[in-house]
Amino acid sequence: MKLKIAALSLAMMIVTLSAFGCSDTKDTTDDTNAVITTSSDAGEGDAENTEMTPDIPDGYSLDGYEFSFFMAGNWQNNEFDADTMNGDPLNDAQYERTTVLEETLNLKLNIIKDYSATSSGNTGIGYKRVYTDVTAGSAEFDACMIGTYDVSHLTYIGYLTDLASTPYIDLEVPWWDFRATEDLMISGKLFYTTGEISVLDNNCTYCLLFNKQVAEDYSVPNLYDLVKNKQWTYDKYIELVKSISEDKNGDGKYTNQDMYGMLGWDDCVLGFFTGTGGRVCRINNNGKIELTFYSEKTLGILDKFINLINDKAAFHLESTSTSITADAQVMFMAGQSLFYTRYINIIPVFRDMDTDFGILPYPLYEENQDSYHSTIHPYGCAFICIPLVHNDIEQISVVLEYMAYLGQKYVTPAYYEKNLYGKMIRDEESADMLDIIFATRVYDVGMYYKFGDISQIMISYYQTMRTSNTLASQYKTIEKVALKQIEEVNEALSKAN
Ligand SMILES: [Ca+2]
Ligand SMILES: [Ca+2]
Repeated sequence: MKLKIAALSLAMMIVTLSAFGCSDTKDTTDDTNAVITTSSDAGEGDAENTEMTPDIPDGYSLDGYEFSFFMAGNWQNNEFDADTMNGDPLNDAQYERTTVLEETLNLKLNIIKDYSATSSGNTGIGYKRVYTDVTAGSAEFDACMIGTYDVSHLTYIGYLTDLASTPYIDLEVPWWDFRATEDLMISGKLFYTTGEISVLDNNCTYCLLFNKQVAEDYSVPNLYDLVKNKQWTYDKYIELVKSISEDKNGDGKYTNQDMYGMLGWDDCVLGFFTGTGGRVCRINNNGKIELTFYSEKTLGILDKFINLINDKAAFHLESTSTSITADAQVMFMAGQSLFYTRYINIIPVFRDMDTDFGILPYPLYEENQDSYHSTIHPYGCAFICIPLVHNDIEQISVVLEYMAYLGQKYVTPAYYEKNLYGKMIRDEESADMLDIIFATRVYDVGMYYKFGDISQIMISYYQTMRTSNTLASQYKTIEKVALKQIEEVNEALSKAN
């Protein structure tokens, strides 16, 4: 076994540089600790490419090697746990993936999971264990799947391997998400990614649910047509929400007993910001992170949003509830709201709902926007990476490449066609909407690195109903902090191996 320790000293130096505010930032993104039991992928690869096979050596064998795959993050992720066939298409597809992987490459997949501390930057268990592993040079993990904030911080301190430079990970093939490559590659290097190897990113993708009975009762226009005709705009959404509010029990108050246009949990503000084309950061033409959050347009979007949440047509969950399940899910199922702002992973909850529901992407800013944009929930997601200190990189890259390919081959159809479409989604048009949602996903490094804590600031604006005037005056300070952090990450990654 060869250990790669080059660049470690640089990494050790970088870690001592000014730390981010990540550790003390409480992520208030919802209380969901959803156990992700579904597995597979959707919409990341092109169907016509399914005949492609990975370019790895014929007859490659790891000679019985135990391949250590470490998982940590905020949402418990069980997608590699299937150890027997049980008739459930997803479970069986996962099981088949592992079986084929182990038999073909002659290895034993050893999944090590630790969800004992949340991913938050440099305090999460994913961060800590990889940090310890790399610092000690023990190469305990061949590959990892680490929560967003932790994997970003590990990247910043130089503790991960550039996936683009590995011998057998081919980022051009459809089983790696090209959007992740585009959005996460900095200075030509990609230290973490996802794709068909995982379904967690799919489950973390934002969507809107709507109650079909409510839509009918309130003569709401055909929402699917609005989406298809690109008339599904932010203003249209606001107009529809504001058209529905009713003091159902006639007590003069608006509570969880009443009727609303939307149910909102705080982090949906990130979905609307991204959906309307906003990005905390983008990767510029020089491959560097650039701060792109602040603009008149952004302020306008936030203002309209706060205005909407203040309207009696919107049920502000945090102001009345501590649990998203206690109110929102019950209310949505009981037909007390047209819209519910959520992520894909909520869909199974409503599988047995009496009333029909449909799925939509978050709206456009205006009709001529290039496309819809679907946020990946930073708090819940986790990404594939390889620690800087590792065993045989050739082996590791062969295994990851093959795992991702097998994900596309076995798990994707089970997740997408049999699970989501076959069991959870009740109409063909919602399936079309899911295609749009998965095809327009966005990975915003600005949120992942928590630069200037901007995403949390957006969430706080929702929670406290501040106006953009406050943000405008506060921005100078935020900008200064964010720019400094961005400069540090750009600098660190331009030097990284
Ligand atoms: Ca995926
Ligand atoms: Ca009432």
